[in-house]
Amino acid sequence: MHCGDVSARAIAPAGASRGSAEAVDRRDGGTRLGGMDVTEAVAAVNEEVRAVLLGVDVMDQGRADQLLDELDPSPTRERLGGNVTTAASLAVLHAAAALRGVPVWMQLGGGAPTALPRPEVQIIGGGAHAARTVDVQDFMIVPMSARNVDEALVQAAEVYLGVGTALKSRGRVNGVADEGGHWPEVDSHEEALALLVEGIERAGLIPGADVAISLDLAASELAEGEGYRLASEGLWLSRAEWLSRLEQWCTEFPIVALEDPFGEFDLEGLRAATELFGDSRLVIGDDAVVSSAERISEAAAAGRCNAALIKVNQAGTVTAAAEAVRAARDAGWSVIVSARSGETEDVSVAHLAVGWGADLIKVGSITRGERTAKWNELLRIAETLDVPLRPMPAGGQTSTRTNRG
Ligand code: 2PG
Ligand code: MG
Repeated sequence: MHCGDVSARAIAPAGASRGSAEAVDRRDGGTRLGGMDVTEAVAAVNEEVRAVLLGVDVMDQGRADQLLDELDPSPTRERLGGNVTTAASLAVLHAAAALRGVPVWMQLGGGAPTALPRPEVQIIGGGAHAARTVDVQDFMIVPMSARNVDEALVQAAEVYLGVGTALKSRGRVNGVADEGGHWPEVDSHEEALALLVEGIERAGLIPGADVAISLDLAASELAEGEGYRLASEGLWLSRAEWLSRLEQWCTEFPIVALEDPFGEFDLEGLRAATELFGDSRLVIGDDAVVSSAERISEAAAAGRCNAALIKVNQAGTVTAAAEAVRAARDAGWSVIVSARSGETEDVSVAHLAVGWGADLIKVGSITRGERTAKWNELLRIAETLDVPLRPMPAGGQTSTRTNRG
């Protein structure tokens, strides 16, 4: 995008496990690049989008996004493509920041941050991101006692190394999963959770007090009939059995957050999980609310979830995602700004998390360049702001430490 003397770019990410109501990417189909090519999407940016945005003041993000909305009013942006609207909308944001000569986070208008989002870092990948060696998608950690980004990322890296050493000593490493986490060979979910605790301890840190566990169950991917299939364990669990399995994990391991603990259509399951865990843990809606202000307000009113994962490409524009953040805050929810499993070197997510005052930022692991690009951007932002990490929100303060001494 060119504007006066400045030019700006942005790249849309892509997800592997997606909510059914989120904006869809436009792909060429056919055989080239397995049907995943985006020549039509690029052409749409250069022609259709260019035609409507030419002459629009980039300082007016709302107007630019409204014009994108008008090009494709469908909620899932199926004609124009969510990747088209997301890249264009983010490019407007970057252009406006460049024109003013300010960092992108500042252009979001939230004022000077008094705290920075706490990193939520993937250590083990599973589910759709690792050929389902384990069914749960993201085994993550949240540095709880770290006071700044630097300290938090060092702790995360130490835990990653600790888990790697534990896996190697058992001859159980398979490689690296989509978001950079270890892709392990494990016999059960409990083994993966125990590996996290071992990794935290190997790093010389106290499980629960220094570093806690968070899980993205991505349960929409596991839903089968009225229950959930744990294919890696050859099990099918009813809603009640799945809930008690989660409860057992939360009792045995220092878990502070559960994302998508039930499938997006299992409203009863999501409500039950929020009732059971919501006072002491974050119950995060991802597929369940797809960064939609309307869905977040509706879920909050019905007692489902207490935190929203915000992904700008689920909403399709910066303005729509910002509205989702506002809806979450209005409902008293916590906010986690997240990248996708399919990422690039684009670092917008670090700025969105800071500018929107997110509680947590989730961008995958601390390996793979597209992940470290975002952590490094967060470090660069932190260098310019002498502020601490945001305290873990009340819903994410588990009293569980660990049963392992
Ligand atoms: C999620 C994201 C990131 P995906 O489910 O939260 O882990 O994955 O981009 O595949 O939806
Ligand atoms: Mg998720």
